[in-house]
Amino acid sequence: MIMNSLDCIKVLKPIVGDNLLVVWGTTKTIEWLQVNGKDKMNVFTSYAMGEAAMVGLGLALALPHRKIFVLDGDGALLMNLGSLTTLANKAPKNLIHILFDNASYVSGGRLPTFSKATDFAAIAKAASIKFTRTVKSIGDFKTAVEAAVKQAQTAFIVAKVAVDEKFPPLGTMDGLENKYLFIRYLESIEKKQILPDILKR
Ligand SMILES: Cc1ncc(C[n+]2csc(CCOP(=O)(O)OP(=O)(O)O)c2C)c(N)n1
Ligand SMILES: [Mg+2]
Repeated sequence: MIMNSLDCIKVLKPIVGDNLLVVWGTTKTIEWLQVNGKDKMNVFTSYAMGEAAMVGLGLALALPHRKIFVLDGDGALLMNLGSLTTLANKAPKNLIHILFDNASYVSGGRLPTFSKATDFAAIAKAASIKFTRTVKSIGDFKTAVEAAVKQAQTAFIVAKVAVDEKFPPLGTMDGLENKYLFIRYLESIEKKQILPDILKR
């Protein structure tokens, strides 16, 4: 049976620990929060397709002592395939880009993407990202992510996942709330003020 992204997220929980995530889209964020709770807002949601890996890149370059995980979608990455060349060139040692490839724009209305016959890992490899894997089982997913965490180069993992039957309940957290909670979390772990004093904004 084909794995689903929620099972992958359960596997990620202990591996990610206190590190940071950038997650493409609301549904994967909600799945993350279902598994991890809301106490520690180490997850930032990216709402624009194709942007998640680039937000992750910024965090990875700014915080080289932390691992940054990006959870992406196939449709989203197709909107910014060039981001793989940016990642390959900037080559952050601490970024793990995980692509949930369900061959569908699920949260945009379930139309198929053109990714069914496309080898994303081969595209990443050709862009010169050296650590690439394509996985289809939970066991292989865990092995790939653990290996990615242990080494020190940009990693790109394609997880072939099922089309979700239904969406999780979306909850009430919008992008604004997420932005502030995430920044406050960063301030607390980095022991650094990020947002300027209110009168200086
Ligand atoms: C730039 C941009 N264009 C369109 C949308 C609207 N939209 C939201 S989800 C979605 C489909 C996403 O597909 P995919 O990245 O494969 O994620 P999945 O839902 O399959 O996990 C679309 C088109 C958007 N959020 N951003
Ligand atoms: Mg998809």
